[in-house]
Amino acid sequence: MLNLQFVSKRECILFEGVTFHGDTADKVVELLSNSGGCKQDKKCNNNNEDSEEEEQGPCTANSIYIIVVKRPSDCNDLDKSTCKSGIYKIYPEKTSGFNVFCEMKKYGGGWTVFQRRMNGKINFYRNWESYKRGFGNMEGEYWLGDAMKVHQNGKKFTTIDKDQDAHKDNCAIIYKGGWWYGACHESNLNGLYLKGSNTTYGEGVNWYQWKGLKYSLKTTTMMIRRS
Ligand SMILES: [Ca+2]
Repeated sequence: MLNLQFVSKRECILFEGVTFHGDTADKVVELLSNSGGCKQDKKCNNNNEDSEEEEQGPCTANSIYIIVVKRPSDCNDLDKSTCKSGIYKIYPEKTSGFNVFCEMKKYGGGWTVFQRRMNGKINFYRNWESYKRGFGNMEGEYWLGDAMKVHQNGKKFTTIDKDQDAHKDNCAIIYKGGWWYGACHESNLNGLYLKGSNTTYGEGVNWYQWKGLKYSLKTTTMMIRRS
């Protein structure tokens, strides 16, 4: 049986060790969706007027007739040797699929990126609904919707309009972000993009253990991979 890994129409498709790109990949997908086997593939029916048995007989050499389509449930399902870092459609359980940026090279590849800061173009000081929906641009700064479900030391996610932290006030408002705050934070990667040293205390894109709370990181990427 041939094993075909369906990645996405415009990216790459692994087919028994062969990778198709671009238009070719689209054609293969078209073939698959049209045929689902050779019975409906006209190329297979060389003897249309013959018996049913023959119509359903073996396909010609250039047709595909045994197909296993597997959609990636996350970036770790993509083929690391053929798929480059970029935007792919993934199909986690109970979803109809959505696009994400997959990091396929660094740290072993197969990473689903759910947060990225790089230039301050996107405002991260947002409400719960916005974090739930996701925002930004996958090629640039973005937050992948529903990523709050990622657990950070058992803490819940707090936004300006949903206080789930351990502080008497709302840490998201105090520190200008949305985060898994305790009371309040040692990291604040969704804080204000203040680009390096600044005069605020804990309002920037902070990672306390590394650069302290008066230094705002210039680039961050948060990503997750199934173990
Ligand atoms: Ca609170």
